[in-house]
Amino acid sequence: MKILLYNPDNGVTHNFMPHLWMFLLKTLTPAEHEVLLIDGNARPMNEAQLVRFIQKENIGLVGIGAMTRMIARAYRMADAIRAAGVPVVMGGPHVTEVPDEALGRNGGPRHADAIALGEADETWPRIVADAARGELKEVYAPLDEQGKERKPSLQPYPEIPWDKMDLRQFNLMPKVFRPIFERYHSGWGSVHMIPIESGRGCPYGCEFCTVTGFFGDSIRFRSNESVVNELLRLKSSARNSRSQAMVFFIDDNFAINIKRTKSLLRDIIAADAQLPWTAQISANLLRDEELIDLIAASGGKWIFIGMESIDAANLADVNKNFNKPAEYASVLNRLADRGIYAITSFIFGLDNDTVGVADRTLQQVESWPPGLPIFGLLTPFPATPLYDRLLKAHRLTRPTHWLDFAPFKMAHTPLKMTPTEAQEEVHKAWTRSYSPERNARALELIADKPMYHRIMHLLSRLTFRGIYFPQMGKRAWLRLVYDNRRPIYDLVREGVNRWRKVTPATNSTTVPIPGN
Ligand code: B12
Ligand code: SF4
Repeated sequence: MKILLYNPDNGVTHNFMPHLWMFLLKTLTPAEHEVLLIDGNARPMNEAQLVRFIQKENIGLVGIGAMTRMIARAYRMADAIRAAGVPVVMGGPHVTEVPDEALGRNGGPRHADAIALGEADETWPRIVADAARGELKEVYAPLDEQGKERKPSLQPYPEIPWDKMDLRQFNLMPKVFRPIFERYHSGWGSVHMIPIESGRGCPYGCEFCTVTGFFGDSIRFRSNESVVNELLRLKSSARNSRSQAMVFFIDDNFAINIKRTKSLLRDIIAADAQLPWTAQISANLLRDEELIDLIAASGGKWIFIGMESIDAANLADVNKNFNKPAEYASVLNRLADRGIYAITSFIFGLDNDTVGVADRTLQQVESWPPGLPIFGLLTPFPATPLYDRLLKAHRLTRPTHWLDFAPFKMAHTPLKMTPTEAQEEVHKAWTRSYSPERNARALELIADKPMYHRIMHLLSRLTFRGIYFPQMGKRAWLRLVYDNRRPIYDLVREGVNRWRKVTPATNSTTVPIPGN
């Protein structure tokens, strides 16, 4: 049987990073079946185009995975595929949280023949076998013999053959710059961010988060050896193909068990398996100096920190008072001292937020080492404690907001401001944080750092801006380059001067010419 795994596009990014679930399930598919992958972000298709592809390839089963924000698009695609007579199985966080919706058991239309609840590592081979026999069941749940939920242990963990996957569509180097980098054989014409999980689960239970409910509060880790081997394989394949590989450890809290994280980082260093990496770590776990030293030595470059708010009352409201705003600055300075910068994530529209929250937050952000701040609105995802609290209090204005998805639009009313005011605060925060003036200032603040760091910092700033201000075309990128010409010009000038210094003889007539 030929199987297609499909991830709908998010309408924001083209090709940021492959979605791990597709590559993992492909690896877990019994060898007698062929699996094709389409990520709608990298390869956009409308319903008709996707159906034509499925018919042309003679696909016998389509698997669709989606987060809540992409679910409406996923349903539209699933409807078109089922209308063409091909069975659809859906999985991922949203269908796990609202299973009746996909199956049409809540009074709405049915979108899927079958759904996979929770982690599907062990159920997927069963789904494939049932589909091949034409005996798909409606619901697949990861249960043990006693009918109790069973979480995959992650030991052993499958070897994802990244080197054999076609990753061209996920090249992060903007198309407009590729010819320059390819021409000068720099190895930067092709840049990939690869998702790796080293563990699953987070016990913290923040009120708005789906992770504790989905993966459970029991944390499971892969063996250090299995993670190190995956890094070594990636490193050698990047070397062979003269491309750049970076890693995103997608664990929800990469240092949740500090002792284990330190031991993994030590093993990465000992095996010389370092690649530039990014991970999510909560601020309270970044107090440990030795951990930060190991992060730096093992290739850590960016740490995503869910700061959420600079207001302790807000943090207590959403069960995240392990975050201490008073220590944010020291955490970020500790990282910056080692050349590591932070993606700091903030949520506006929390119950203690009032008009002016953007200014107050930015005043703090601008006093810290430069990083990549991102701003969102508090979103009640289904099956979270937050959703239940707001539902009970009759505060949800769009209780099925995902069926009518609109980016940066609230689905409930905060207590001390209107949804429109909260949305304006988010707009203000993005506009000021990624203005050409702020970008130039950020580069000035790290003027003493190596040039490579500054180039990466600027590129990251220009890219991150796109989360709020979509910039998908060539024109948008050229405009952005023009607006930010000052720091770009400074970096190019510095680069040319250095190049001239290290290759002084090339312009001289005294250079010995081979053969003379
Ligand atoms: C990596 C990641 C991202 C990446 C996504 C890009 C990428 N290419 O991966 C980035 C950093 C960009 C991102 C952004 C966002 N993310 Co995110 N992200 C994650 C994260 C940390 C890891 C995802 C992952 O790979 N997990 C590991 C794999 C193995 O698990 P999985 O995807 O769940 O897949 C398993 C099962 O679900 C199932 N499965 C999944 N799909 C399918 C399909 C089929 C057919 C089958 C059978 C089974 C199946 O099988 C898999 C193996 O067991 C998750 C949290 C988490 N731990 O999962 C949040 C998570 C998915 N993100 C979340 C959110 C909310 C967001 C944002 C909206 C945040 C924001 N406010 O801006 C944005 C939206 C981005 C966008 N515009 O699309 C939520 C989604 C909640 C929900 N119900 O939708 C999560 C769960 C985190 C949370 N705090 O609750 N995210
Ligand atoms: S620490 Fe992060 S992953 Fe864990 S529950 Fe809180 S928001 Fe979710």
